[in-house]
Amino acid sequence: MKVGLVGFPGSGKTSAFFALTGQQSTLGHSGKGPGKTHFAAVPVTEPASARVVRPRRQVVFVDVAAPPGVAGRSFDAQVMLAMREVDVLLQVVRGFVSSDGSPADPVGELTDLATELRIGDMATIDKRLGRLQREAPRPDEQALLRRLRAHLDHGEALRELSLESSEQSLIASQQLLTQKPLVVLYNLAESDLDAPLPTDLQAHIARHKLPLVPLCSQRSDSLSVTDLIPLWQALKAC
Ligand SMILES: Nc1nc2c(ncn2[C@@H]2O[C@H](COP(=O)(O)OP(=O)(O)OP(=O)(O)O)[C@@H](O)[C@H]2O)c(=O)[nH]1
Ligand SMILES: [Mg+2]
Repeated sequence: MKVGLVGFPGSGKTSAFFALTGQQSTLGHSGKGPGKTHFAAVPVTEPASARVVRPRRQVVFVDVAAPPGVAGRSFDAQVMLAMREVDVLLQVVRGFVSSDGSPADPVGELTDLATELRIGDMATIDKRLGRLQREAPRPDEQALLRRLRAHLDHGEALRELSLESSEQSLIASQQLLTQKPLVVLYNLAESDLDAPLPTDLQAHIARHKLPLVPLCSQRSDSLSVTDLIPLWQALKAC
């Protein structure tokens, strides 16, 4: 199972990658990167994953770097491609005040990433529909793609639709982003770990049925096996 740590600049993806894998990822821009987006994969072999996560499925975390020099919330083609290649999106959401004093905006980050993923899927579907129309019409696939497109137009993620397995296989090769399971890693300051979730965040995750795991990826001691159980459980359900 390949799990992509995705999110906006400064949300703590690389810190989470380090906390979860024990390996330092030097990739990503963070103002000092090589000016390109990258991702790195590390297998997790510790006993916690072996016990709780599905047997025989190795978990690989990928630090999907934010685009260089982009302070805002949009992704370049390379990041979109990296996200397509993972099985599960683990969105790291900043729950702490950033070093420049920006307050946390977890619902804003979740909404903006969802929009980016939807726009990406719309482009993928439009491209595929254009190709089918020009080259080799396949009525079943075209009808399904139009249905999915309408769903995206209504602001919904495709994971919220239940599709027949025959429909799943028609579109499997498209690697649609909003179809991928999404788990929220709510990255908090150590002192806030036991605080209740903000009410707007609670409402958002309930409405979109998103699993949320609070975690402090930058802490004085390393994460213990117990700290990680909620994350393994969320991933196991994907
Ligand atoms: N207080 C607090 N700060 C954190 C936490 N996690 C990360 N940070 C800080 O937030 C900043 C950004 O963290 P990174 O892990 O580099 O964030 P990123 O998402 O990888 O950023 P980009 O690669 O630039 O997109 C760094 O200065 C970290 O020290 C946390 O759990 N609590
Ligand atoms: Mg990073």
